[in-house]
Amino acid sequence: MSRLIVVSNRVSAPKDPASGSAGGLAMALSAALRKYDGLWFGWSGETVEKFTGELKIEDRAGVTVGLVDLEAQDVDEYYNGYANKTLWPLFHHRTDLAAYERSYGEGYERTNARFADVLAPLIQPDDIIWIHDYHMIPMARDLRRRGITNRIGFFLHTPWPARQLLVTLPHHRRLVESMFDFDLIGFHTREWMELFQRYVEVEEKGTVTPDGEVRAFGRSVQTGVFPIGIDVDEFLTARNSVLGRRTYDRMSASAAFRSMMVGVDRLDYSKGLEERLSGYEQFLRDNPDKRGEVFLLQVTPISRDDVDTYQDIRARLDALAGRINGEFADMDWQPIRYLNRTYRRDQLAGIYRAARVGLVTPLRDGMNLVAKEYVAAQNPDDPGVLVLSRFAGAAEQMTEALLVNPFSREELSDAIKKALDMPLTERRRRWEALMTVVQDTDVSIWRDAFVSALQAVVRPGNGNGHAGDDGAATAHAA
Ligand code: ADQ
Repeated sequence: MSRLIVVSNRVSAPKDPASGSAGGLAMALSAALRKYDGLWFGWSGETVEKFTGELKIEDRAGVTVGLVDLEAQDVDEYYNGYANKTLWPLFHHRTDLAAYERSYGEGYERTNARFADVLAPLIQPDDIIWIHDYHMIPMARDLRRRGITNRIGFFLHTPWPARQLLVTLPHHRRLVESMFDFDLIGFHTREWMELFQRYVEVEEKGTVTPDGEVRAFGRSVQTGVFPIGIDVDEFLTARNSVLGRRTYDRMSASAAFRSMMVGVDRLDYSKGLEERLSGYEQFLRDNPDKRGEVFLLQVTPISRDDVDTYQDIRARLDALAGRINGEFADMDWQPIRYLNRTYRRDQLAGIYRAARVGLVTPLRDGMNLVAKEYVAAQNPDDPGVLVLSRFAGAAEQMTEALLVNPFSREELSDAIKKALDMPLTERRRRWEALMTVVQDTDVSIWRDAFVSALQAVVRPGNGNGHAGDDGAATAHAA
């Protein structure tokens, strides 16, 4: 059996899987790496004065990881710069926040090439390589330049942007062309995949076959839809654990017969946090009788605090939560409990289960796993209601949630009211349909579908050494 090499900016294989902090993705990829005897390669998170390319190999609970340190300038231009100040906002349709600095693009190319320099000598002829996310889009091209002919797949965890916005990126053509060195490109949803295909058709006069093979630049690449999910068994175990149950009891006692709504999101402008708080404020205005009967627990760990935009949104959210609490709170009731901290997964499961409503209202999101975690944590006999943004990738599958437009505070206010008033029979019916989706998109299904599709791709004539392989290109649901 061939080895699997996973490549991502940060390597999240847990040192101690029992610590309860690793997410489903980290666990699922770790399990695959154990099975395929593979390697997880990426940045160590450390900086050094001068890049040496020295590889640190570690064993993390049976998973071999390969880590490389970067120079401060790389971190600044590649990670904080091009990845998080250029591509992230652009892919989330925030061209107003996207910085188009030439040095960022150069740093991105340089750092990807450095990663390729270190990784290429480790690759053996039968290995298959799976590269993750927008930090590493040119990696296949850089590996091909170093003579690597193995199968290389790419999965994008974010949305793909509309063509009209992507063309605001200087050198967008170069970026897209580099993607034709992959054998397979996976997206969470049909919508993101079709936006990619549309760019190629319109900008490059390329073609797309019915099974998702995209041809342009004199080459071709297979595209497919692979909706990510959570590790359902792991999450149910966390929910039923001692700490999971204790957290549920603690939250229920602290709610003191009030209906709790929960939001759990990294502090990021794509998550629609300000819009959510404004929608909740509207709800409190529209429904004075509900004041004192409901509260919102918003759990929001700080992220990317080195980037100015993130410091700005943090300050705005602090102010907004403070203002709403100041205006509406009573001596024994506060409408928003706003926490900037992380919780263990068993604690999160207990928190979700205690919440009558899950508010997942990003303005744009590749998938959104919180929506699936919230559903998995519910009590089947008395489940809560998921309010989900129609702009989350998850909305393509979770159609029995209350789908909302998060840009409209009135619509959010109405959805909150509807969720709180929903009768038990309807809650049960919707939850059962949603839980089926969560189970059908378990993270292990996602992982295995991607790896099988990558193994099956045939790219005759691309000079990648696959000509003559048998088996059709069978990207899942392309
Ligand atoms: P994210 O943008 O990070 O991921 P999401 O899918 O919601 O978004 O995953 C967040 C994860 O972090 C969840 O597992 C959640 O439980 C956890 N988390 C959030 N707040 C937490 C807290 N306070 N304490 C503990 N854990 C917390 C990117 C894309 C998404 C895509 C995923 C996976 O932006 O669209 O779904 O990758 O592909």
